[in-house]
Amino acid sequence: MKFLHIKAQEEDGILTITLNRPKALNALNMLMVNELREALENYHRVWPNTRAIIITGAGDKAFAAGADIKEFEHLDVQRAMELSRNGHTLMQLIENAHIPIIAAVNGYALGGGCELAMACHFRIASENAKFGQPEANLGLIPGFGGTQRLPMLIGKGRALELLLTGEMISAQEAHQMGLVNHVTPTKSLLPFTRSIAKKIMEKGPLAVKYIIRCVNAYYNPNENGMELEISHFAHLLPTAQAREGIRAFLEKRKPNFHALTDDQPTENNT
Ligand code: DAK
Repeated sequence: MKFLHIKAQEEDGILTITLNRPKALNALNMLMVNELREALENYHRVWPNTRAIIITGAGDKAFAAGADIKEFEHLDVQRAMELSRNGHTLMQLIENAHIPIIAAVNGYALGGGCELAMACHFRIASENAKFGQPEANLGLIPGFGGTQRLPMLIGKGRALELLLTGEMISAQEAHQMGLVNHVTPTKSLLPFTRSIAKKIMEKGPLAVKYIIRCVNAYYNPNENGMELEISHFAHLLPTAQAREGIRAFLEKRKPNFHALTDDQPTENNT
């Protein structure tokens, strides 16, 4: 698969997707959003060994400094709506992925860049990372889900302050607010993020998929997360993966889930 504005490379089951416009601080233009969608819609076919994905930015300055402001100038309502919907589709694809998608934030994560990081299952930041939703500085509001995911992650008051002032916060402040899980020295960012991905990859793949789904359901007013958990728990229990995990515990050995990834619970809602 050939891309112009992203790079994608799979190694040891981890697909690293790099936003690759460092001269423009990896600003998310329409092509980049489309390429990200293409990669995420097809990763299981193109890189079939993938069991975790890391999204990061090229260079040492930015994860992504926002949506590409240069593309905004001449958009009419119709095109702006398309742009926003396309971005939302990408973010939902990330949020609802069956495998973990982790943002490794290595510099500015502003506007659409912060929104992309927030759609990932969690975020690790390097010490030089900076986060913010500066859209109001431009007379705009976020268009890729920022008004919804930011309060979900850090609470309404803090989110409103960031959104309304447009101010940036440091990696440490983002950590204190719960926007990022860990802050690492810049050099350690990718190795540390990979080490977390590897821990998750050792778990039962169906368990990983259903944990993500149940946690997402909590934030979806149209779903009953408690009921979903009851159902997923019950349907997982008789699967070969769960049987293997339980047997391995009783036999005091490590489980081997990998030969069992085709095992699906027999329910409609998979
Ligand atoms: N878009 C396009 N180019 C950008 C960019 C961006 N967001 N951010 C930086 N660049 C480009 C700069 O123009 C510059 O390009 P050249 O002039 O060299 O050609 C290059 O990257 C380097 O940037 P600077 O020279 O400015 O670098 P500095 O270190 O001095 O400053 C900075 C770094 C991050 C503080 C600064 O670049 C900056 O303030 N950037 C803009 C940050 C920003 O406002 N981001 C939010 C963008 S708005 C919607 C959909 C989506 C959204 C909203 C609505 N709908 C469809 C409704 C989302 C909106 C946003 O994300």
